[in-house]
Amino acid sequence: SITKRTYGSRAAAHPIPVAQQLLACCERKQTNLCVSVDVTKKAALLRIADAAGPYICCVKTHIDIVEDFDQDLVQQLQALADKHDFLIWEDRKFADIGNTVRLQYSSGIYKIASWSHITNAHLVPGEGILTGLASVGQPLGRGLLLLAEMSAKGNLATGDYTRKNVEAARRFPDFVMGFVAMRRVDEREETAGGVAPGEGADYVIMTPGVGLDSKGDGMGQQYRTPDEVVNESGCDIIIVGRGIYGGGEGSADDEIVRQSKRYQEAGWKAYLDRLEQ
Ligand code: 6AU
Repeated sequence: SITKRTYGSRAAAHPIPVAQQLLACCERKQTNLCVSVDVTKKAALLRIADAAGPYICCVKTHIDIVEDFDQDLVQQLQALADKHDFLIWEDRKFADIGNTVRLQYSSGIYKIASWSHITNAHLVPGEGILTGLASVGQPLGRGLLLLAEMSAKGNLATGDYTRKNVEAARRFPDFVMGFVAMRRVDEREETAGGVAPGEGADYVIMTPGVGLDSKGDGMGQQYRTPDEVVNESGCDIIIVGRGIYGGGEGSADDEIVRQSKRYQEAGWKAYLDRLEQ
């Protein structure tokens, strides 16, 4: 089972370069922490990414909430990714037909594909969304996550819809590197009936809704601990936003450093416990 393998061994065997990079980064820095920087000012975004940088494998952005976005923000973020050794994930949640997402991914003000190693998409429009995004991202060596499940209370990404995401991913083995999910959606619970084609592929499960101090935010978000997510549920990467930077434009740098270290340690301990069990 994938949950018994180290990030390093998975990196070495992974067919998608950006997944190799992410898993190798986890091994090298001993972290499975992705910080989600959901702030509306360029300076705050860069400050938080710089403070958390040593403790994370990935920075996740919502670039369209930044009021003073410019190309320099992207360049500075890329410089921080080089300085601290992390990947960048623009959490765009594409959800339109192939031709539209192709344009949204490559063009407009943000030109997401030009700077974001990873992005994500909903399968609601069908597999044409994957054809469209892959036409832009694959030649650039980018990776995609499908939202097979969500963290929010009452969300509709369940059951057959979740399974369809896994099936669709298997048809894009050079581009879909994993899932946003709450558990190992790629491993079958029922073992009878043999092995489906593509089963055994290594998907990176990246999981939001992680917090050590809070159970929710009053707007549907639901939080679990790093141990519940990585050790009990077999997910690979913990995504932490407000748990690290507070809210608004963010906490002071020393508090961000303190929380980043805390989540890094908790995430890594959960991973080591999972390997040992
Ligand atoms: O830790 P938080 O609650 O401050 O932030 C969680 C982050 C936000 C959400 O947009 C995102 O994770 N997210 C996602 C992603 C990553 O795709 C899916 C989901 O189901 N729930 C969720 O919170 O930036």
